[in-house]
Amino acid sequence: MARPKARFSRQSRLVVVSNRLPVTFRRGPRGPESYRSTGGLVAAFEPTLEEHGGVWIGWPGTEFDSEAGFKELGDQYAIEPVPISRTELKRYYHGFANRTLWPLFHSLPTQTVYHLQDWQTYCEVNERFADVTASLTKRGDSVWINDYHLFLTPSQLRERKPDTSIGFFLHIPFPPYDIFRLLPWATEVLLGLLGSDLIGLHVKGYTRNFLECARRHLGAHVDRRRGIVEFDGRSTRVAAFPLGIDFDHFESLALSAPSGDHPVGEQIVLGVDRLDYTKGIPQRIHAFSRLLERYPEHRQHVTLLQVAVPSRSEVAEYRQLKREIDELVGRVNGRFATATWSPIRYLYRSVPQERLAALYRDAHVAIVTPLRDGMNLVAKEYVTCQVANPGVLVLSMLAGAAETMREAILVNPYDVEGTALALHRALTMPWKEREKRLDALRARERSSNVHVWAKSFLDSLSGAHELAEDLQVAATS
Ligand code: ADQ
Repeated sequence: MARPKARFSRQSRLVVVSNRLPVTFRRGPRGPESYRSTGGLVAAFEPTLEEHGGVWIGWPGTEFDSEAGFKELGDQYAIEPVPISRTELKRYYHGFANRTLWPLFHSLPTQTVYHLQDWQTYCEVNERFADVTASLTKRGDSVWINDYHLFLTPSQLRERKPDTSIGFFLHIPFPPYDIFRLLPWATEVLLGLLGSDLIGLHVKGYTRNFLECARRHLGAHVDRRRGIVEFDGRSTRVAAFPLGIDFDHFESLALSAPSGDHPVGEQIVLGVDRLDYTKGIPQRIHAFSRLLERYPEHRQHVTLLQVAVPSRSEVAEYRQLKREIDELVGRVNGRFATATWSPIRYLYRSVPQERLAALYRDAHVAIVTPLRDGMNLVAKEYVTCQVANPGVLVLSMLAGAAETMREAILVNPYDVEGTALALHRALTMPWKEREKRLDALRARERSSNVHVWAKSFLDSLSGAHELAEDLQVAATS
């Protein structure tokens, strides 16, 4: 008889493991100070942690090296810091995670560096995460490990706690085999991940890549239809769980946030990104410049508002990108600006969420054109905040979000001419068509929100854990 579909049990506690904790600690004038993060992951995990109890394990932020003041922070659930020294941070985080795995997994192999020492420190830090997690995990708990900083932790934890239910979610793309196999430690990464009962990726394309890598690189037995990898007597389920956002939260911010101060009649094309070379900011500026060149009717009327939040400035490639963007903005403004209009307004800073919601709401077009992106939440936040005059989303076909957000205008971000044309189409699109596309986009984001995502991952994890246990019992009996 078919077993009923497993559900995340009421008795299970949740153990969330991620590189960063949902709070950052800094040394203030009166001792350690803490700041709560408001990111997507906090919205995803907090409701479950508060309902079921549990613990969030992670690194508390660069400048904090003492444990004082941690324990009282978790109100409904505990917070457990994993200490990382300055040298380790340099090798594990800025080095292996952000200069090896990040560019390679975004299919940018020429930007990728491979250093043995970085890899060794990455292994040691992953081991520490596994130790801390094992010491806090009780029987019946579900452990949810996040992202490319912790590829080895699932199997390291499995060695310490063989019966634990372990899920892993990757927030960036999983690359095709021909890219993945460039990594000198490709085998170790696959073996690390296969310690999980369930591996979640954003979209189906990445699950196909993972299954292909497991089959070709390890020789694992792969059932593509069911998304199951069998290797070394264990089974792991691999499936797509497209991440959503906290729709109600963003919508209500957009409904209540005060208006900005744009000149009347000005059309805004909005870009919002971390300053990262995967986000395609220079290519986008070239496309905007081409728009003004080819369709001069937009001059004086359309402004590109680019908001870039500083990111990873310890890494040389990011500092170089900052200089490149500064120069490009200067060049385009120098070429097209008049006494009363500048074509590009560029803000290099983080913006509070309420202000961000107003920017999204008031923009006529959002330009979201990464060269590669796991999902991209900015595209989702934009359509959610469109509560007044319907705007148009111009979206890179190389973002995971493009797999579901089909009513956007999809572009190849490397195609400057094509992106300029798409911008022109977006700026001149009739109201009825904008409304129709936006209604469909918003309806999907409303129903596939972050809470649905978390529940569906945890329910699947229960099922995958049962399946893995059944297989092991069968193999040993
Ligand atoms: P990111 O690469 O950070 O995330 P993204 O999904 O776009 O990319 O999320 C960025 C977040 O930062 C958004 O919530 C946005 O509101 C916020 N943000 C951006 N610029 C900001 C600014 N100037 N001020 C304030 N906030 C700003 C990684 C992967 C993505 C994947 C997510 C989640 O690279 O592909 O979608 O994780 O899995």
